[in-house]
Amino acid sequence: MEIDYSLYLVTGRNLIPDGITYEDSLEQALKGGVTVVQVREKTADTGEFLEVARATKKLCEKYKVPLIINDRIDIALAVEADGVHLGQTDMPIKVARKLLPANAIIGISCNTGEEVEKAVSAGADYVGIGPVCATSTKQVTSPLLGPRNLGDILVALENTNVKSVAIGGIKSTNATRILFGSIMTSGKSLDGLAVVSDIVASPEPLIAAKRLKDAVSYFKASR
Ligand code: 3NM
Repeated sequence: MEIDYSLYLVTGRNLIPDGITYEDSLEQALKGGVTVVQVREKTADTGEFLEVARATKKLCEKYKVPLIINDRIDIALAVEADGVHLGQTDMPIKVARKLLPANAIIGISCNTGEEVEKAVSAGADYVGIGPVCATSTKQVTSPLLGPRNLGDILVALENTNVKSVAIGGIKSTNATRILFGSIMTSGKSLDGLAVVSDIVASPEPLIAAKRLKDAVSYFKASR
């Protein structure tokens, strides 16, 4: 499956403003142009995670957008998701590949060029590189990269088919700087931006998603 990584939404149910349901928030984001959805649930129990994953799958099918599950291969299999997103300390990619259907998408979070090189040799389909900017959505201990270091890391993807999204503190106000800034140092471009709070915490997720999508589309059109 050829995936458009332009605007990769990572869910964050705890950040949704009062009065907006999870489904509403997600549907607005999809209408605004989100191209991939990752369900990320760090505190939910298995039953709740499964419920959220099922609800997400319904909307992803409606908008023909791939569904990725964070970390939990069992949940990805149960809801027939398109793939999983792994952290550096989760199940190794090669093991996940054996457990999942042959065409499953596997992505992994990376913070350094070495981690990206390892992900490439382990057979990742995409890497999420971050944190690019400061974020309060996730407790991150790795150094903030900024566009310049991000660009240096992207060099590890040259001559590969592995796709990339940047993550961490990405907003419509800094999206253009991150997209164009990273290409300056490496000549290799990002395939998209991964975002939680700028979309999910917005009272108007459709508009928030559209602003980000427009930034990525402008970047891709001008390359
Ligand atoms: N992963 P926001 S940063 C889920 O650096 C996640 O790997 C990160 O949230 C990484 O868009 C992050 O609200 C949180 O800053 C991103």
